Amino acid sequence: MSDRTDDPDNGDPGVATKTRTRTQRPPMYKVMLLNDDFTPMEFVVHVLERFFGVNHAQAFEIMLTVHKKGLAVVGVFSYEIAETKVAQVMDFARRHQHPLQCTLEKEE
Ligand code: TYC
Repeated sequence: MSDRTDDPDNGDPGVATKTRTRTQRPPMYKVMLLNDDFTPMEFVVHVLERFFGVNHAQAFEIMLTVHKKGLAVVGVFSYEIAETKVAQVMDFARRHQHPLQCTLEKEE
């Protein structure tokens, strides 16, 4: 009598297992603006309006948060978009000779 060694189940009723592969959501990245002592407040407000699509009042509020707390999250994006925002802000600040810093951090 065969022990059915080539049968993947080997004749053993075993336990039915099914591995559920869940599709992971792509990680999101926080884009943060950092405070410094030199970049003019109006310039930061302009950056927020221009690159983050917020209105003037919201931009002013975010700028003040950064000024008082040292940094603030200005948006959460996919990696590609976050990287682009950071590059745009850094390039714009550099072209205007302001030391404004913008960074990204993976969201947990
Ligand atoms: N601290 C700056 C000033 O007093 C203003 C400022 C705000 C700079 C936010 C950077 O991300 C920043 N002129």
